[in-house]
Amino acid sequence: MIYPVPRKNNLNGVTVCISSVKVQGECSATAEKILSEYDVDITGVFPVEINISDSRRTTYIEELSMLSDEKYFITVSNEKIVIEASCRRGVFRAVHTLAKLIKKNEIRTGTLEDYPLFSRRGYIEGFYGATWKQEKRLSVMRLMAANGMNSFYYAPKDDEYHRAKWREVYPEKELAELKSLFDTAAENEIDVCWCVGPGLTYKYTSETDFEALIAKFMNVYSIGVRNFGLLLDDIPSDFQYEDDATVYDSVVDAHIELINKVFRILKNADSDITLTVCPTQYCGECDDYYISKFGKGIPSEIKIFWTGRQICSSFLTCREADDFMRATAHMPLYWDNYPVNDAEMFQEMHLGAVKGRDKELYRHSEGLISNVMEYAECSKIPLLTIADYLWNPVAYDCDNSLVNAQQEILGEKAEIFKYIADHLCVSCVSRYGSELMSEVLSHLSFLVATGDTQKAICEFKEYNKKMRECLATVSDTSVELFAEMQKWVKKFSLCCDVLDAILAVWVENTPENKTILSELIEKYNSDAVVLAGFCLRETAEKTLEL
Ligand code: LTM
Repeated sequence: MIYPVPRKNNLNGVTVCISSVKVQGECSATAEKILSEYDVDITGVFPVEINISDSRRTTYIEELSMLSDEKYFITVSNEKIVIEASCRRGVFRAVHTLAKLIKKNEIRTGTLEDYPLFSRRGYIEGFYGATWKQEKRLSVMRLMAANGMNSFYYAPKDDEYHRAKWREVYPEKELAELKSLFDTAAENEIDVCWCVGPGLTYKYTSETDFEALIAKFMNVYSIGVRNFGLLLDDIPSDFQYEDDATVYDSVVDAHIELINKVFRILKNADSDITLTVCPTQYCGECDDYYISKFGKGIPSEIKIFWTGRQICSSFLTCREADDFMRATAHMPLYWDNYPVNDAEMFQEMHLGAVKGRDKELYRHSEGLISNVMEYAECSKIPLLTIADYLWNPVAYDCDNSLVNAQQEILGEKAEIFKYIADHLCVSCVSRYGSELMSEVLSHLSFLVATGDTQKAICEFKEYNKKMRECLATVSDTSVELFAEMQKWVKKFSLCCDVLDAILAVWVENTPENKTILSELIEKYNSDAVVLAGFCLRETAEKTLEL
């Protein structure tokens, strides 16, 4: 099985063994580069022919009644592989799929037809906290492109030129770094949207501020960006300057005027420019005064970010999307606050698969952009599941997608990693964590209750051994993902100590062992970092009552 799961995979004939390929036709340089990244030998003889043809067959998506430049076909016969797409973007997607099929030995004769269901599929660096380093940005971007995402929104709250110093243009060095990032995005068929968040200090009645804002957009336009975002989230909900309060009836009027003025100027400068905005009310009831007036006051071409019912929504539903559409005359572009773990979530680590987003949401929204964690390597795991969901929500299976994501990121370490990952998935999308541990512990309780204490002790020892093995693995900070997780690894180490202490009491119920256990529980509970849920505490407490 490859991920994202292709829409119609009819490669179900005879197996074709391919050890090396020879690429022919259009975009062959792109194809060779991608195949080489997967270590596919491109110096061989098995022909891979690429045909670009802009036809209904290669562009039309029935389910959406829409055209797409990301659709492609891969046809395999015993003699050759043919890729068909309407442009480079479709070829890019096709070759990634082909490389994955070759690597997994899943090349069989037949035809695979594939296209995404969500139009906008991406992530936003939109969190509070240390901004990602350039190499992390590049690494996440390449991975997401390889897994079918097509959008990256640049909006780190703590990039001072994005928010605090919005009036200042980027210094040369920072601008060059952004350019190199955005060039990499273009090579990887990712559309970049650069965003600015001026609202902390913006004066709506000031022509000077307006000019500074346009100059800032033009500063980034100069490095090739054509998609812009104007973010008005997390700013005071009332005016900060007397003049603004005098001129406008309400904040929403000031926002509507600003957005329309910016859009007009940008469109006059270049008709290719697009604009996405984030309202100050970006979640909740969509028929509230601010958001409904906001939506109706700006052209339908401008995309509106919306996080759903809550800031971090457990569910995103078609019904709510339709309510938003009715109230604002825009389909929502979801700013999905998962897996982000900033602000009051800073003690949580969100490594679980995305859940709770309707399968049909692609028909009711402009797309979904996931807000990531400050921890770039860790973000890759949930992001891979989000990429799977967005490409093919109909086939999305959160458990399989998560297993694949862990394997993709950790290779052979994935199997042991699950012992810690089990605890790091409580978030807005899932209230339940520590499922594996819960299962183990309830099975042990059953064994004890039915008089098989010796078996329980053996199995408990086995589980604790695995936990320790996992601890040793994730303590290796030369692995970047593990280095990012050390705060949680420390708590995990305490968790292992508690489990060993429970076991000790089971084996030998002495006052000394019970004291050790209660002291460890005290230590475990006083550490605010979020790890195992109720089951650990309950089991330990039950043991103490022995
Ligand atoms: O969600 C939005 C639109 N804005 C901010 C984000 O920058 C922040 O990362 C998330 C999660 O704390 N919450 C917000 O309100």
